[in-house]
Amino acid sequence: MTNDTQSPEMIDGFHLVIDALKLNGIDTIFGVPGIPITDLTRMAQAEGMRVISFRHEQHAGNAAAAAGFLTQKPGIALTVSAPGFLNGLTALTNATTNCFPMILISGSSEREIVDLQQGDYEEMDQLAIAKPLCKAAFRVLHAEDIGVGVARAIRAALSGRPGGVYLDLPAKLFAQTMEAGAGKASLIKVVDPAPRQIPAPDSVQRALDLLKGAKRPLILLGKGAAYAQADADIRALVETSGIPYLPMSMAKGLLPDTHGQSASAARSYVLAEADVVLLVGARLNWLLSHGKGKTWGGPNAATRQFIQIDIAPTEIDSNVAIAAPLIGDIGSCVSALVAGMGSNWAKPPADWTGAIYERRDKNLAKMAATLALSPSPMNFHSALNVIRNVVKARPDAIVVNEGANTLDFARSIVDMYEPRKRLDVGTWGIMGIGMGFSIAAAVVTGKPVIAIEGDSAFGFSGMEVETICRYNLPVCVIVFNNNGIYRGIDVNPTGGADVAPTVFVKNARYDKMMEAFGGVGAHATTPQELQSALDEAIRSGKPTLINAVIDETAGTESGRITSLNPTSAAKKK
Ligand code: ADP
Ligand code: TZD
Ligand code: MG
Repeated sequence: MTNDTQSPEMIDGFHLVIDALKLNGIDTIFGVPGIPITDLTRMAQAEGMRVISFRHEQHAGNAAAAAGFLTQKPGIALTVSAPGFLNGLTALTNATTNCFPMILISGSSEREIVDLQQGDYEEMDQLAIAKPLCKAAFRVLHAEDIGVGVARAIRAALSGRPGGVYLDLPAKLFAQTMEAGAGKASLIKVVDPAPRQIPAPDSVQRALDLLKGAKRPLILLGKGAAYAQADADIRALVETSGIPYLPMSMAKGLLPDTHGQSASAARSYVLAEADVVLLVGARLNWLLSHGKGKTWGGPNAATRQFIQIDIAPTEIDSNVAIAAPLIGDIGSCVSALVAGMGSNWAKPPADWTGAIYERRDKNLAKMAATLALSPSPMNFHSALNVIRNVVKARPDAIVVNEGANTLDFARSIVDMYEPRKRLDVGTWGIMGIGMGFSIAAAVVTGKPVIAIEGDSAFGFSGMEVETICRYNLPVCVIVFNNNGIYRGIDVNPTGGADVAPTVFVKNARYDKMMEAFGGVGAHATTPQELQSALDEAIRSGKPTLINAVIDETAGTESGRITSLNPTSAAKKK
């Protein structure tokens, strides 16, 4: 109420930040409280936002990144200054590397003191440090600029190639006040933050001409295609063209892995043999052997041509020449291709598709035989076979996956049936995303989450099982316990008291960690025990950790990327 005798109603920086986020449809914050943002977390909760409080900022940041990938809204991570900010930075950079939209908001110390290096509490020039590590970085110094700061952060995170954005909010800002009406008027609701980008018609025609002439075409779907939420268009592209497709790890489930045109189980064959490859939201980085070399060998290596759909024009030609770049958003590009194909598009030659599907079916039969075995102790196959069947029965469950062997085997054994149900170590192959991604997936979707974790991988974020219990989330963590990194059998060559660098405490009981916080712990040494514990976890929705005992000799060094490990000719036997 305002009149001549009363001072006008005021609003402070805290509430302007909260209102700016809410105005843009952001309803969840992942963070760790402390100076100067403790009250921001309290007030956000009081204002009806969901505030998920973590034990370490890296996991809050990973949660924000996963939320961004799943929802196409930037996930928000909130941290304190210097150390909290730095703890969040790995996640921000990882999100940027993966093209996931998120905003890391960190409180910071007083500018005057920081810039004169006078030793403020948690002093650090955070903006300068964040800048080279993310897509964009902004600092807001005045309350009246909070609306602009938040709007710029949202637009930077979502537009074009999505990525991580840093927003620096100095402590002083939160207490600043302004007249409430002016404050409200200063906020910006971002209109169309990720505008459609329609591909140029001639680039569509160029791509179609190339595809039409192909004798051995292949479609490669990447996690950009999953992010784009153009699921029906992508299915139409695959099915109208009749072209075999290969999903990258997080594109699994865009079409069910059991789809008749899936070439997953004939991966090395199709990469080596394809003559025209259509990349849809997938980069030709190390995960695709940079589009060259032995993986892409075979008779067509010299003449192979690429079509690449991407929203980032500078991605084109990053590793090999791209004959037909198609720049735009995936939905627009893919639907333009489908429209151009019309109803009587000639399917690819039967000798190509036949050869692929024959190899695939042979490999699948081989795998089925391996999966049917039940060795004691369990190996990766027999344990993953249980999860494979559970996911088949619950295709809406979200799978989170990290580790080395645990990752590589799960990726090929556990079929996915729905889009955006698989979250993993992504472009960097980073360990530590497990619990943050799981928490975000549960919070954002309400669906059951199955986290398939190497015992080493789990350790990076293991303390967040308390967070899972605190919020009573439907997360079932399955630790593939093989006593170490890759394997549990290395020994110290000197015979000294220290164990080898890759091995952990033998027979550890990770399930007790979940029990410590009131969740359900289970210890599984057979597929039957694993099955009943996992079924019960899905049924009850209770936080659960299953310690799955895996043969400590079963893994290989670095899983399937042994070739990237430098070895020395001088290495002693
Ligand atoms: P993967 O690891 O699955 O192969 P990458 O992360 O390498 O996938 O590639 C994803 C690509 O998708 C990035 O180059 C990114 O620019 C692109 N991308 C992300 N979202 C969109 C979109 N909506 N439209 C077009 N391209 C997109
Ligand atoms: N640190 C970070 C942040 N990311 C990494 N990728 C690594 C270290 C190195 N690393 C891998 O690449 S996989 C892995 C590490 C430590 C763990 C593998 O052991 P695991 O899986 O127990 O998780 P398996 O099933 O035993 O192979
Ligand atoms: Mg292990």
